[in-house]
Amino acid sequence: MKKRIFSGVAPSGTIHIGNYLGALKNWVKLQDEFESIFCVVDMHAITLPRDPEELKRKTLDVAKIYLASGIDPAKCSLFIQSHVSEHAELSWILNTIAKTGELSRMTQFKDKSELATGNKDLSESVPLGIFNYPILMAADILLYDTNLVPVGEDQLQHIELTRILAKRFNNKFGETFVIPEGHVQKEGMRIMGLDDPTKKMSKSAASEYNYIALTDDEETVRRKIKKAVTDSGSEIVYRDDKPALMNLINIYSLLSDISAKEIEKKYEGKGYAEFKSDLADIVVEFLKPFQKKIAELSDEKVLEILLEGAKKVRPIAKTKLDEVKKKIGFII
Ligand code: ATP
Ligand code: LTN
Repeated sequence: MKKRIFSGVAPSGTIHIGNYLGALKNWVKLQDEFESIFCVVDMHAITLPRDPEELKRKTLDVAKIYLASGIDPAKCSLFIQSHVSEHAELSWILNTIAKTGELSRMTQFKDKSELATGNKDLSESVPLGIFNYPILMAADILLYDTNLVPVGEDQLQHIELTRILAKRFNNKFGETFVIPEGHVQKEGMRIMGLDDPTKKMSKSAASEYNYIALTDDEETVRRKIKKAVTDSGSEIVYRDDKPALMNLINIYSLLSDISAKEIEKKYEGKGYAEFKSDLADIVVEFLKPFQKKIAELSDEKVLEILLEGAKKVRPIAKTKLDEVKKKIGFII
């Protein structure tokens, strides 16, 4: 029997090349080898305030991006998280075995609290949803006896927590959950912000100059790359003390399949302007077919695929949830 993978992206912002290189590209590769379940995690998206109309739009847009990336609904199940209510139910149950201490140590929680409150004071105004966000993520993963969770590096801490919760539940109530493993592909695991190479590229970044969205048009891509921060000096070198350049070379390399070493050689004696202009060409060329595919997908077609996906996975989720309910003493 094939092993199973599960992953998701929240419809919470503009999907960027970091999401693609860190996660989606890997999903596409893995879908042939594994039984694959991919989710648009709308319940995670509402952990910070969202405009309802925009959430609807983005939910379909994220699914379109999955499809345009090469996720094939004939090989995988693709669905919207809130369409399978077992996620919310299992999340509640897992809440009762998790500890507030382990949740408050999550880096993403600390970052998002800062984003929500505008400062580092984790005070009364931090939404509770971003605190127990990792519990809902654990429920997503554990409902499907997931073996492998392909994500970017930033999500490994959440997967570690998922493993802890699964083991804790199994110890208390008997073998129930498969213990999942994170799967990070080395290349692309952490694409940094174009405006700040010390922080990862993020869809909820304050400035659009942080990321290149998969839906950015040519003019926008060129403007953003031109404005991307660079390090002091003028040589094109791939070195730890030049984090901004390293990031741009990584993007160049991943989208062109030219190694960092070869890129260094190619730009010997040349400056940032030429390098950046070529990088912009590469990004624009990469985005073209991608955006063409997105434009060809209608909302109706995508929703049909998502509803079909939910129909396929719901029985798996229900069987696991019933098992959990029985074990903890609910009458079903
Ligand atoms: P947000 O800022 O709203 O949290 P995000 O940009 O961090 O969004 P997520 O929805 O958290 O994106 O991530 C979706 C997937 O993309 C995850 O697997 C995550 O690990 C991966 N990912 C996100 N940002 C990057 C990045 N900069 N580099 C590589 N992978 C990334
Ligand atoms: N928290 C993840 C999105 C996510 C996810 C999941 C990823 C929600 N549920 C289950 C893998 C498996 C993120 O990328 N921010």
